[in-house]
Amino acid sequence: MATGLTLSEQFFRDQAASGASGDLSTVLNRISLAARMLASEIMRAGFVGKLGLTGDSNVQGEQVRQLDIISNDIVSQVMDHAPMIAGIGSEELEDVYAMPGSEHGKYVLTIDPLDGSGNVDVDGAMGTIFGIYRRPEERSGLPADVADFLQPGRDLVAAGYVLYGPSTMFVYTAGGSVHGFTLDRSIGTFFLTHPSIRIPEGAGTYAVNEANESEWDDRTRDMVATFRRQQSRCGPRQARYSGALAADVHRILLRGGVFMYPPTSSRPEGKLRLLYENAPLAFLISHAGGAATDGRRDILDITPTELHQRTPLYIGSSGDVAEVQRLLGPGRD
Ligand code: AFP
Repeated sequence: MATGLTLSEQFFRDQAASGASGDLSTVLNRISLAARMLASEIMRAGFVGKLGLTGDSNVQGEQVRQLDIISNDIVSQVMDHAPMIAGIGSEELEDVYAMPGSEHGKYVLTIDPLDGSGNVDVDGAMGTIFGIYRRPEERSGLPADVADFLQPGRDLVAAGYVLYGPSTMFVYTAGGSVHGFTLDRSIGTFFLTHPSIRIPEGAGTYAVNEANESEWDDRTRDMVATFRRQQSRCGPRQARYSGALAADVHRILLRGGVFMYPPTSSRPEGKLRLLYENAPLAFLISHAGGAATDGRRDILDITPTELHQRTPLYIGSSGDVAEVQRLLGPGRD
């Protein structure tokens, strides 16, 4: 149920509470604009023939869809009007995009413009995941480069995701509570519908791609088998997996449970990317009372050494993430 408070009003409330200059509010407002443009593109993509693959691969070696390119272009164009953003680290770009004329920008943006784009052709949920870091002061005046981005998730200033499902939702934290806003498409405005979200404790659903089982190590296999056998609040634990991280984390944020992307023999570092998937979602979930780990370390404590670094990910309620840690045990390599 909408409360009548809009997303931009919430940004200004955050700003007033922290005595900030308004630069962060501007960045968040631009992300919300990109999200509304993207929601509209996604909705029309089938009509105007923008589904399907481009035939190219991205820096991750993954096939690129037309909407991946469109999403990345929208984000870059919208951020051109946010001079406080010095650079963007995107899933779709091999190198940092240094914003022209923004050498004195005090923030950098990490973003997965269209997370779960594999769902586009089947009308499945997708997302945009973002994180905003303050640039190291000594780098001010220099064009943004990768050194600006190699910061642990704990240093994020704000993070969140947009979910393109039956409704479009904007969920974020600027270091305080986690709030969720739903887009009223008829007037193009996000309204607060989920104030101060706290992730429910107690065994919820588990989300993991079980087709990877033959590539897991024994501990991972045993751990998932234990989750499968456990009882939740309302009977046996159920599995739910959508192929879009933002959608799975959204479900877990509202209902409890845990999402897992363990290492596999072909991907010993896991699949998901630290800077624009794992760390922003870990920051958000921890501000909602949950937790995230790579199996050994809190995701928020990992300082990346490269832009597109991957880590395993276990994210969800504190109890379920502690259970993952307990089952995986110490000394996991
Ligand atoms: P795409 O953005 O390439 O569709 O990948 C989605 C994703 O990064 C994440 O959103 C999913 O949770 C995960 O990959 C799904 O990966 P599997 O297909 O290997 O289960």
